[in-house]
Amino acid sequence: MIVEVVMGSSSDWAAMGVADDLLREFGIDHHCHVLSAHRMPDDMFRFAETAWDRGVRAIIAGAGGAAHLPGMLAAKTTVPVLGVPIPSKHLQGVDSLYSIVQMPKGVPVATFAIGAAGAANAALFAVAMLARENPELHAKLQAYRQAQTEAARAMTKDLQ
Ligand code: RP5
Repeated sequence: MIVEVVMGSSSDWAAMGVADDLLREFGIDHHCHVLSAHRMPDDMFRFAETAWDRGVRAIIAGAGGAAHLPGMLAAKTTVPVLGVPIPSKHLQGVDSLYSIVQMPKGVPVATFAIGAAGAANAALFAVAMLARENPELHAKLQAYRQAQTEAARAMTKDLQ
């Protein structure tokens, strides 16, 4: 898989499924699975330790609450980790956001918005990372952006 999409629980899928949809739309070879940092620590380490040699180019990791999955993955691999904070029951994902974004200097995790918007942008960011070496993918990304521009221009007529 060129992109791995992992999440701490199946309850994260409501947000993370959006990343899956977008990667599918762009034809990116990817795989989605549950990989919990605190419930499957050995699996998580194995996954991270082998990621580079398996040719993985980006890991999109969603987690909620004390969201240590993205940071722990980043600690065990030099493959770029894109972290998605999942909305949590009591703190609405602000806890997840702070947990992921506040990585101490030296081991970065690229951190996106809370929830589905973050999952979408993480997928689009992975596409952009891959597009430099893939002109066809780059053309698709440009077309995707252009469609948004046209949709925004058309919004004026809906006012009032
Ligand atoms: C985290 O705990 C997961 O990423 C999820 O967001 C949160 C709650 O998990 P469940 O109790 O729904 O399985 O590890």
